[in-house]
Amino acid sequence: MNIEKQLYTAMEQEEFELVYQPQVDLILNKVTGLEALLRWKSPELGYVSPLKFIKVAEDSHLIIPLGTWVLRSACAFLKLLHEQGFGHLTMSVNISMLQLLQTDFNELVLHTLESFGLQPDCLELEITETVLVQSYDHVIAKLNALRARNIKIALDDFGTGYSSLSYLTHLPISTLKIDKSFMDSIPTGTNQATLVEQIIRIGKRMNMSVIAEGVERQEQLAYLLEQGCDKIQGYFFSRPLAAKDMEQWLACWK
Ligand code: G
Ligand code: G
Ligand code: NA
Repeated sequence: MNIEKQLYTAMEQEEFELVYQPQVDLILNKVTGLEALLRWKSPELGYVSPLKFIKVAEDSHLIIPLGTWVLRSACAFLKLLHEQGFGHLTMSVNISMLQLLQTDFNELVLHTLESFGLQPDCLELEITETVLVQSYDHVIAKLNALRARNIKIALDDFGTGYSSLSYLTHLPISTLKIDKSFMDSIPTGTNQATLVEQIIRIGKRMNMSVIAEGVERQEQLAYLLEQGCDKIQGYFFSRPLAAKDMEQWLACWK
């Protein structure tokens, strides 16, 4: 069976799972949100990283039903956490370009929130710049409409690839996520570290929340805090955890 067929079977057999990684506000010293990350547990292939199958899922358009499942599952877990007393938590969900290009994407998002009785501002959609390469105006209109309804938009993997600073003025971005590839340079005073400092400054000046991804060490955390970075996501606080483990982790954290 090729991987495309295997992915369809995986959907039917419910072999997909979400894991969650906390996002910590350093000033408030609180967990403010979680990012939902997709995992495929294949009986034949074992654990398969989304890096391996997202592209295939996009090419075969399986990402549409799969993305809908991700959104619903992440919202269901958020609702559960709100009911357990973690009412302040937000949920970040990765959205593929193909999902965003669906005519009914905005309705799907709003309807999903409504069906769980969740406020729009507790959902953040993570997009990458690849989203912006195609149908630029069309996509911006959609993102603006979502933002107008109070849904947050995060620009993921910022600082890599082709992301241009001018995107920031044209898009309704609420959060900038500094790519984890920058973390190796911290705090060595290299050009990469200088870029991180400037990204933080630009984000703040534009009233965005700035979050650093892939933070593993205390010294990175201290440096980011000193530079005014709001939020941290990374192994330093926790690896992505299965829902049950995340519930326990949250209960233990402060
Ligand atoms: O968690 P991990 O490092 O394995 O994720 C690898 C990549 O897969 C990340 O870049 C992440 O953005 C992407 N990814 C994870 N979950 C999803 C998802 O639900 N949908 C989409 N489109 N991408 C995801
Ligand atoms: O592209 P995106 O930012 O969505 O991907 C996040 C990915 O980074 C996930 O696959 C997650 O498992 C991984 N990740 C999260 N925290 C860390 C970390 O501290 N170090 C490293 N190397 N990877 C991390
Ligand atoms: Na992401």
